[in-house]
Amino acid sequence: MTRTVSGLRHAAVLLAVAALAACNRSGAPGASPRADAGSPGTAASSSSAASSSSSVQAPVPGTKLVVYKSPTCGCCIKWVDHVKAAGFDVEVHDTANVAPVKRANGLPQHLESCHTALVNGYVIEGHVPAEVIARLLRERPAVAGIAVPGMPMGSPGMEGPTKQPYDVVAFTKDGKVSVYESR
Ligand SMILES: [Cu+2]
Repeated sequence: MTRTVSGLRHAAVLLAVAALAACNRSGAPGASPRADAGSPGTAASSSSAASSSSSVQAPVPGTKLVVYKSPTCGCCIKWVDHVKAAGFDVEVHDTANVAPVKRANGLPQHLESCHTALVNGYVIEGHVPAEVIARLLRERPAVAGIAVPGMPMGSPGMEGPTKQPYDVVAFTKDGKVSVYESR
């Protein structure tokens, strides 16, 4: 089932972008590293037939997830802890400017968050729950990646007193965006 991102969500995203600026504050743009994605096929990711779409399931052990983040981003570190706890083999690259990594990997600008990760050829943008990444790797849909735009309160790494509903959206290379899972 597909549904376009509503105006309401956009408002939430705009609010989150303000928070994002604070989280992402860093020095002058420095080197712009090219992201070289984990090559598809490192870990065969299909296994047991997926029962329900949102069942919590661990990733294939040792699945490598490469994260690009600003060294000053606190919520990024908390998200890294979240995906590590879920069983991903996480490699972190600190960079003063994550934007070139986002561009190089085809992330639509309006879906931006703080950190960007690469796993088995997919782009993971922002505070995506680990179990949704695991679902992506089981189902292997024909998309470029998934994103949680902005930084919604209550998403992994953004824990706080409130939890706002948010969508994990999927995007294709040619910029089609659809809701992958609502949280
Ligand atoms: Cu963040």
